[in-house]
Amino acid sequence: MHLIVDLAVPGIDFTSRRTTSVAAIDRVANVDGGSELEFLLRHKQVTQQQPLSFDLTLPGEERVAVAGDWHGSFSWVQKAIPALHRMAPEVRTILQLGDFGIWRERAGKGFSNAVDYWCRVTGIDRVLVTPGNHEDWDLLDAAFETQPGEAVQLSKTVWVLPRGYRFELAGRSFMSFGGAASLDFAHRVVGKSWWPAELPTEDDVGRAVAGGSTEVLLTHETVNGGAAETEQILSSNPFGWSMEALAYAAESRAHVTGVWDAVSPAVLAHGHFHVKGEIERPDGRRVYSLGADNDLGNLALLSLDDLSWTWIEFS
Ligand SMILES: [Mn+2]
Repeated sequence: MHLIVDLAVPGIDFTSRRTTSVAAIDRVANVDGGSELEFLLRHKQVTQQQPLSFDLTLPGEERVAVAGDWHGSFSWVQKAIPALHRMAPEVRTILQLGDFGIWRERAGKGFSNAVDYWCRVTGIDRVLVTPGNHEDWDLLDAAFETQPGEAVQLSKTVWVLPRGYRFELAGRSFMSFGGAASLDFAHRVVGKSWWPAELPTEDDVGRAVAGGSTEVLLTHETVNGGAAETEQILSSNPFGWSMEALAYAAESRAHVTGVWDAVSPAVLAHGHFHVKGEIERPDGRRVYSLGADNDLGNLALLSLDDLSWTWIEFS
């Protein structure tokens, strides 16, 4: 499978960096002629306050779609993308929350081409994927290494976001933090159907939170303290997972929960548990758990104006 890097997509600039340049920081820090130590501290502080962020704003775009797991389902996207278009014909961006179906075999490539087709006929410009656990992480990591910190283009409309990727839409700040634990890893084959790189590491968490808060966090993994529907699954272990599998998943969830707490987003949207749910925490943070293909709650709309959330249901 070839990864196409076409940065000349009209209206989408995945390369424009909004970080303050070092020269600009030097000018700011030297204005009041502080000591060398003050200069160094301020330099460091300013640098940390200006994380790399990409402005992906499309002019006039007021709301975007959010989608849960798709698992490479051709039949689902041929229903879901047209349904989304019927209910929100102006939508041009889908934020997809992983288990997209990035697989090395022919079917995987065919799937992103199918998504391209349905996006083209519905006027959708881009699908920004926060990868899940059921993706080929060997392929993804190789692609991310060729352009560290940047989105990787899989096909005409499909882009995959590296862990900790920050971007802006209409002045709203977003962070993508993909990956999750495959609870059934013991039944999978390393490098063929399971990739240990699916699991967010402590280093990933450290890098992601260093940039400070964000308004919207996109993950595949769920968090501790999320919607009642995911908490119920966590407390009852309905599929009878082994202690080893539960511990593996708990580590992943703890890392993602750590990011959620540290960047304190108004909105967290995640997939993975294949269940529709939502909760507003006492501190005002909202969490939305999206259903998978063929489930309720696979699609929603997020307003960039006030970050309000609207579920899309269709039959
Ligand atoms: Mn899934």
